[in-house]
Amino acid sequence: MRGAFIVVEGLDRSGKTTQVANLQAKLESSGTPVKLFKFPDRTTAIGQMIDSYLRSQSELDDQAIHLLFSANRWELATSIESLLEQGTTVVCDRYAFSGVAFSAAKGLPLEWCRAPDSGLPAPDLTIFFDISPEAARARGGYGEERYEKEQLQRRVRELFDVLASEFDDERWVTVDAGRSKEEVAGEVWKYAAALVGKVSPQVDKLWVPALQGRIMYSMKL
Ligand code: DGP
Repeated sequence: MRGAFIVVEGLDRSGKTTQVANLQAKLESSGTPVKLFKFPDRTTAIGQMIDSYLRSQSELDDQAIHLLFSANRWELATSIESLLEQGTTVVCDRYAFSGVAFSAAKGLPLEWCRAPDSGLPAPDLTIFFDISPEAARARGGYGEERYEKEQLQRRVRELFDVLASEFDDERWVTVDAGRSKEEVAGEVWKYAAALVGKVSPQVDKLWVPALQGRIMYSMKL
């Protein structure tokens, strides 16, 4: 049985990183082999360019940084797919949905933003951590990085809603991330436990265009 591919998405300061670590630990202790990925992965050569941009140490055109974020996912796509095929569950802190939502929030056309990520391994489930930008700010404030501004986060949240509306409830669930850590962890575990061991054998492709020119999501090739 192949591993499940679970993506956790959300605004900055929605608690993703804590919950993803918690989910990893729970899966491990239930005997499920699991590997955690985090995008952007700042350890690769491409990731270092992204890191420098996010910390405002370098400037890049919006289009150029968008393609670097996408390339950062593509450089790990084969590893993700191999792990899934070998039976390892992959949990991913952010993925292509952040890619589209953050760049489109800056004003790039949504379909242009989607194109470079189409064909990536499709998550079996995306868990979206929903929190209002005001509540996120109240958690200790946004940091110093480039996108950590309330107005931009508000637009990002709207764009995540657009992306969510393209999936059914089996592929995308929204969790109220404004609650306690324990409540959020309980809900995340409920979704993860229901999925692991029950995924279809083939890993789908994300956002692959169908022949009619209509965008089909997670269509099998
Ligand atoms: P994080 O390391 O999770 O705090 O993410 C760093 C910041 O980069 C965060 O503000 C969200 C943003 N981000 C993450 N992925 C992408 C992406 O693919 N494209 C763009 N434009 N921004 C992204």
